[in-house]
Amino acid sequence: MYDAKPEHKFTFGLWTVGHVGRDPFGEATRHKLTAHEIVHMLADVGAWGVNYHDNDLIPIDATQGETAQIKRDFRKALDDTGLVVPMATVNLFSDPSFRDGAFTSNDPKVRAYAVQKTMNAIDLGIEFGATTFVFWGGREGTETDAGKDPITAIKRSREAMNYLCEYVIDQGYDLRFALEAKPNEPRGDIYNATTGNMLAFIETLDHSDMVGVNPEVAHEQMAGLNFTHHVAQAMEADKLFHIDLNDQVPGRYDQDYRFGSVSIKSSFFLVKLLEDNGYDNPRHFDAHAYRSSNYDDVKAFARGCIRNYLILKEKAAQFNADAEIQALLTEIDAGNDTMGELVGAYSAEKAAALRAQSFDRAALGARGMPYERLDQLTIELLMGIR
Ligand code: GCO
Ligand code: MN
Ligand code: MN
Repeated sequence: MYDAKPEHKFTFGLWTVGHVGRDPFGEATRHKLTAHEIVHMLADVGAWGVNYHDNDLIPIDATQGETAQIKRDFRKALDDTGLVVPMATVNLFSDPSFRDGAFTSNDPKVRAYAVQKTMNAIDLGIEFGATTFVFWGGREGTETDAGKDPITAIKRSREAMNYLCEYVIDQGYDLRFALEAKPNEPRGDIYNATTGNMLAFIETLDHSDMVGVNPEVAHEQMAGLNFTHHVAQAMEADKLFHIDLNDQVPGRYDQDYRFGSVSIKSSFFLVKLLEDNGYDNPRHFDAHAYRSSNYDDVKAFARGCIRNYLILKEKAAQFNADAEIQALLTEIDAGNDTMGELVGAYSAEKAAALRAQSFDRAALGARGMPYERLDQLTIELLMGIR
């Protein structure tokens, strides 16, 4: 029960189960695993794939010889386990050169270096089979708006994305970009703070067709927003290329908790949205275990992410098959297709007919809406008594 299958496309980043527990107040609590060890751990817990930042795999200062050896080891681990690499990304946030951003830095040399580093990271992703490349602009922001112009920042971001799209096309790579929004942390404020901002930004790009989003649960929840609504907007626009699953108490620091471990109800609606609408891109867990965990517990964390997703998927199927719940939904939806002659696609005739229509406001205001009953049934289903 609740075992991962390849069709679930569960993935983890090297940086997730490989997280050593370092935080702003304390040093590492776990030793660093090699990429080879992480791949084997992920295979043990049933993951389908593994993702990486360029420098998770190859340290930023690795020699050519070291790089070649790391790639050989990594390739062997993939071959031995059958894990795939569906997504790769670039670290444009750790090195001090990026302390004021990468594509939006005020320093033109930093901007150029960021584009160069990304081209190399794209090549490294392609080498292991990635078909999605994620951009998370963690340092693309400010602590004070006195020093950076936010309009210039948008233009610089666009210029970089257009350049990199052209690079991918020029190389003939089969690769799509997925942009990941976050409101703050590590910067005081990060540009394009929500998935909605990203969706609007994408439409202004030269090759918007090859660019979508990679929303993350924690990033919308940190800001107190409804993540499921943001994901729905991306899905409706055919832009949900990838998703970062984890959990988060609203209003806190970036907690990256095990998926489904905090917000059971909203995680349920998220999984239901994805499953009901045939989401078929990777289900990536961008989370890490508690700092107190040892590596046995890290494995328990990874298994927990997968199990919680699959349990919620089962609950979504149960919701869809529950006669009482479905009867309430039918009642709520009743009459939904009866106004087509007045509204829907506009025509002058419809507008005239609509103007002539009279509405019984009292009846509209009095119609039953059994949302309390429906929600209680949902809660009881989630609490396991239905
Ligand atoms: C974070 C982000 C990152 C990105 C990763 C992929 O809050 O640190 O979620 O984990 O997802 O850099 O680009
Ligand atoms: Mn995050
Ligand atoms: Mn993320």
